[in-house]
Amino acid sequence: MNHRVSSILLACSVLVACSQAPEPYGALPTPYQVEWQKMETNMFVHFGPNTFTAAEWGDGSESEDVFNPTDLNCRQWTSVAKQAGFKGVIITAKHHDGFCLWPNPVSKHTVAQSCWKDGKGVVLKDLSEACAADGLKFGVYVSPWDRNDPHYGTDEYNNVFVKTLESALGSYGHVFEQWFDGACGEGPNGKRQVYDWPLFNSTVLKMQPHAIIFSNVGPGCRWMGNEAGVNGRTCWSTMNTEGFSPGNSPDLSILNTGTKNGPKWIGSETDVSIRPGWFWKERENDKVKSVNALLKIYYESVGRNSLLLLNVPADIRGHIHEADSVRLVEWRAALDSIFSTDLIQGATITATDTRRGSFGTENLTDDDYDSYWAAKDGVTEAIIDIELPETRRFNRISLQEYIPLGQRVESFRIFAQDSKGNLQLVASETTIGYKRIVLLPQLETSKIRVEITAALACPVLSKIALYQDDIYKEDSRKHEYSEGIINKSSETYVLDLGAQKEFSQFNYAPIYRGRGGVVISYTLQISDNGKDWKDLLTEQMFENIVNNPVLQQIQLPQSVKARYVRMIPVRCSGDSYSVARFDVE
Ligand code: FUL
Repeated sequence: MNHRVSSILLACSVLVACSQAPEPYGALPTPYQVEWQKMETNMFVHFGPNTFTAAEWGDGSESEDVFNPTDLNCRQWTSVAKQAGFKGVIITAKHHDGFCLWPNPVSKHTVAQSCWKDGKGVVLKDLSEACAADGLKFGVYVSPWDRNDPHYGTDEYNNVFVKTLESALGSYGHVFEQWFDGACGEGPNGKRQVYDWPLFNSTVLKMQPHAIIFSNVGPGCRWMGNEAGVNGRTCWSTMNTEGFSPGNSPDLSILNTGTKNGPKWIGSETDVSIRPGWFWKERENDKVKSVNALLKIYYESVGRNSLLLLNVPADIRGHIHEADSVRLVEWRAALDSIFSTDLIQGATITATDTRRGSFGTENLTDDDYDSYWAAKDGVTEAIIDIELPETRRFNRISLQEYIPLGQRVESFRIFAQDSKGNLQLVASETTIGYKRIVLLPQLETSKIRVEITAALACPVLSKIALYQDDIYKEDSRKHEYSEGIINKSSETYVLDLGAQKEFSQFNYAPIYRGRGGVVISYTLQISDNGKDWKDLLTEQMFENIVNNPVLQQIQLPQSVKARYVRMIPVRCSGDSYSVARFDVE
């Protein structure tokens, strides 16, 4: 081959290489993980004996007859879910009390033993059929922690739990997600279980090969570290889970942000309740989160590369209560009004670097997720200039990476042209992932710039969109209550009511996401003189307070009269405990 021919061949091969799609980078999602991520919002339904006892964690001793919905209507749930724009529904098939919402052959604590429909009712079947009828995907939460099963705390329990999974996952059609709670407390014999996670995971995949398995560390998706709906502004879908298990996970802050260049793709899922608690309670009917609070959750979950699993509990009738369904529809209407008009339409978009082939900037504004703009190999910084046809008003920018090729962008900045024609920095952020919605100041401009300042490999963006949100108001309030941090070893918190008063409830709230630990279990005492104390409640537990440190409202067995009240912590989550609120009513 002479020199000229070989140069031509080389030039051709470079051209071909540059017009090819970028090589995937790092850990990649499976096609099922990509489909899962595209669902964006799903509905969680907590339902079981706790619904009827107003508890958060049943202790497993509840009679099966406690579970007795007067008018179970799963089609009402799915119709609400559909109107709210959810794509799937996940139900607590078995919560920590062990009660199964289907006739689990290896349990004596199920719907079959209850008086509900003479033991013939099967919630999982009704819900799975309702989901199919309304075009929603169906998923299950099956708690490994079981406070009823007599085998719990012995080797035998792991085999019982495998049979439980086989029965729940094998009888009610396709299951898109299996939800594993990491909680591992004591069972009825006072022992804790050593879970066989590899066995549990392989059982799920044997029964439902495409199911996304949720746990603190995946393998399908991960808990994002809090139950308040707040994802990290930095949110990698990649994780390093080496040496960890669902009950022994990396630090919560790492679950929240993921790990850059982590060897596994385990995207973030945000589970949060529309009410203070996870189960329905009459007294929380007026505490359903506002549209504003739900929009905040949306921005801090879906808008931060996470999937939102919003809990909407069913009530004692077996309905989604009107307080929740009305709010959901209002929330969806707000989302539709914000996101239905993409203000980037008609823009001229140029980039400092564009890969040859079909990877141009025109792909950034179409509705095809699979078409994308990409830079050339080796390029990890790029500027994308967006020239709008006229001055437009907007305050949100949404960016999406094409995740089948991996998560790449490490940091980016947004600039907007001011009235003098100068570009001003309006946002400086880190990761993008499947979707990143940035809350910008209110802008009125015709020119905006996206500057990718660092990426792990050439950036690949599927979409850029601009929106105007006139609904969401950022809340600058910090805490509602006066606060204190109390050293566990020092004097306890004493409430002086000033005179003898009658009360039937006490309230405790730790400092939310603030400093100090939380009280997990306590003894509540009263006194008339502040010296002689008597126990009112002894060694009681605030259920699920560590994961969900919201206001605890505890009803007393009967109303009492006293001047002084104190809470003696028995177990705390740290060396100190915080008190944002402690009072009686
Ligand atoms: C937690 C559980 O302990 C709560 O009760 C609730 O089910 C929540 C979704 O997960 O860890």
